[in-house]
Amino acid sequence: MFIESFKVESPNVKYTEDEIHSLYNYDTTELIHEEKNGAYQWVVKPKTVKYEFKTQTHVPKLGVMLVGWGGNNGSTLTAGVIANREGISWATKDKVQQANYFGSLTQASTIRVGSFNGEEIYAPFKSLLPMVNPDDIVFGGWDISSMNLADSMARARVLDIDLQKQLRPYMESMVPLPGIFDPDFIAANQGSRADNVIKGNKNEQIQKIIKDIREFKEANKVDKVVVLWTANTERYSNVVVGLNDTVENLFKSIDKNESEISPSTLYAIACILENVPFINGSPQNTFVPGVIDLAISKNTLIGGDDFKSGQTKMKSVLVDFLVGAGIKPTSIVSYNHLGNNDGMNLSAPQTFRSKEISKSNVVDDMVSSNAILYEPGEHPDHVVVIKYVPYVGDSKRAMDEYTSEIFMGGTNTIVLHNTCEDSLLAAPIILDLVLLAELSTRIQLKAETEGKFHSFHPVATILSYLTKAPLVPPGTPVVNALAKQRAMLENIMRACVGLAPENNMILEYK
Ligand code: NAI
Ligand code: DG6
Repeated sequence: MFIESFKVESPNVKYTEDEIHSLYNYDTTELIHEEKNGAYQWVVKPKTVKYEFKTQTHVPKLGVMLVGWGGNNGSTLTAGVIANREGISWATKDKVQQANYFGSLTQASTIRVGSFNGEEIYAPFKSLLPMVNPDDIVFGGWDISSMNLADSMARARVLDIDLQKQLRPYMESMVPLPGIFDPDFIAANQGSRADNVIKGNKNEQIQKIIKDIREFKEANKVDKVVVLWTANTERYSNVVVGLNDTVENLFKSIDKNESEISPSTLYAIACILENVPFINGSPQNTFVPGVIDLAISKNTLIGGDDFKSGQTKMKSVLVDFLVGAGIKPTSIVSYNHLGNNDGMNLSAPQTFRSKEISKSNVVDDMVSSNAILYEPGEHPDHVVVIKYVPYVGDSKRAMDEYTSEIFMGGTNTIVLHNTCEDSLLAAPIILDLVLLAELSTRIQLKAETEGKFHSFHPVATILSYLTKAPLVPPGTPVVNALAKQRAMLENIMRACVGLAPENNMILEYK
């Protein structure tokens, strides 16, 4: 059964005019490695820590500024939100299609609330906490191509033509602001697009981005802005002591106009200085150590890296299932070909390398979780291939072969073939990223041992479900398994309204 909304009634939860306050018992486990009579043993102690959560309930008017606004993802997302807002429907060869938010965790998935008369009750994921309605988002952003969003949508060749015709009047007047362009960081084949670039040195470029954010905020009367990079994949920047390893060195390098400071890093710095959340949807190492330290010192949310849309999402489900079932994946081979501008940019070895890294590290936590299957340091062979095939456009083909060792030396091979418009997978993920980033800036928490409330760590692990290579605070574990990532997000949101984590025990019926 489905319910639209609910209110929690509990002595541990208080709804005031402008916040939800919850007292929460966090049940966890402490491990101790201790010596007893000359031998070491592990002792495991269940432990409960009392937490308090405060969530501001006033939902702001949100502005979202996309870097790479005129790209396939940027134009598809903008078009999709307008279509939903305006209630647009269009004729396809099969039926009359209504706009929807399918593929968005926040807008189109549900959570289990409990049981009622022997039936499971589900509610929208977004009903857990007050969130921005995507229809109300004001979009803006930058692109090194000056094309307006209606023409960008046509260039992307993603949406049905009848829908494009209806959207054109809304999108013609949307023109991206000039972007920071450095041909050294993206493929040479992107040069012909770059007719809309910010002039000046790196300091001036940062200042221009700050000015753009302020003017956008003022012109659109939005309360908050979130910036998200959905521009071309850049090559990795070199991380060098003295160049970008600390905040001080980073700013010195910018003063010297050092060529190794990438455009994405400059946008990130501008946002952090403005206390505007910045999310990286591409694989490159925008967040060099100096940027992470800057975000921590300014307490500005940063999140990334690289949207987890299709092939990798499947991988972080399938390998988790295999390893969790005691089956040993020994070889994972992932091919994909696509024909959009992203594919063209990734045809250069340096930008491909960034993608190869983020696509390759996604099974590490699952492999290292099972020392019955894997020797220390052992890892499945894992190969990632991407080819540019213009004819298929945005309709990416992904082919995967998983080979595993099973019972008594047997071999099991699973082959997947996935065909999908890449941008239709990415757009709802972008939406979730900005909505959840905004929400997480309204949550404060405090453990019983802490004197005062604080926000989440500025490196936003809460967004991990949506990214291939989750950025985590230095020294903390990376979780790639999709089910764990979803559970983490859902259970934290449940804690904010005093609900127990979803443990799937259903003891009521045992
Ligand atoms: P796209 O190539 O269509 O769009 C990128 C846009 O960024 C272009 O319009 C380009 O002119 C602009 N651009 C490049 N450098 C810029 C800069 N420095 N400042 C401002 N604008 C700049 O690519 P698409 O398909 O929209 O993908 C965007 C990014 O998202 C790519 O890096 C891709 O790898 C990443 N991504 C996409 C996924 C998907 O499923 N579509 C999934 C995971 C990541
Ligand atoms: C080719 O791999 C293009 C890429 O931008 C991917 O489409 C994108 O990273 C999505 O990757 P995945 O593995 O989540 O489908």
